[in-house]
Amino acid sequence: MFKTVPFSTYVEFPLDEMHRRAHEYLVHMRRRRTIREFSDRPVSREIIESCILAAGTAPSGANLQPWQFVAVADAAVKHRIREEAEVEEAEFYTSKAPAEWLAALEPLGTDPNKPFLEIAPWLIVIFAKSYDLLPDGRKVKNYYAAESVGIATGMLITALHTSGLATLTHTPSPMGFLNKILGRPDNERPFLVLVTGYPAPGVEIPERALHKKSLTEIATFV
Ligand code: IYR
Repeated sequence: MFKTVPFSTYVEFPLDEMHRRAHEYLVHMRRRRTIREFSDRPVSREIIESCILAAGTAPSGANLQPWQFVAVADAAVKHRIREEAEVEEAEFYTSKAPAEWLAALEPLGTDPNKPFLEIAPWLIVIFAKSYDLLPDGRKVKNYYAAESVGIATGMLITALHTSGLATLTHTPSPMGFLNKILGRPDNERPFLVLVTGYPAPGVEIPERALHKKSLTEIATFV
């Protein structure tokens, strides 16, 4: 059944304010950086909950919301995730990654050691669901799950940044061990691990990360 309600949350701004808001948002987003060293300072669960709820407002195929966020603060679980991720990463850096890929990563200074997986107060493991299971066991297919979860993840990163936290998008590969450690069912595929918390004091970022493509490089107006 197709029922509608008024779009009562829409706010129109005067033109000058619209320009100001667009510019201020750009300045705000340009301050975001991926970091790889986190402080162990705790971050309250309420903040993480609000950010996950913000991510959950993302558009999704047929509004089926094909995501599951597992927020991990438990030290023992983070330890297991670190151990298993480092096994995968060691293989990636020593044998699996082609030379071209390693060359692309060189300016970022990444390596197989992932202490941040234990030090950061929160790991948010994001799963994509290609289908949902109804209580009676029937399968409901989700549409555009990867696109939908990608959008939600971007909104989660933005919410965390806006709250004053830093993030790292981490993708150990393969990530199947996350289902096992976190007890997630087969219809959930790990999408990425979002590490979040305060930056470690004095943290530095790769100079390469400062380069963002210009508008003419990333956009075409027709
Ligand atoms: N998953 C590895 C390798 C890695 C890959 C890309 I693409 C990056 O932008 C960064 C790292 C790691 O986490 O080290």
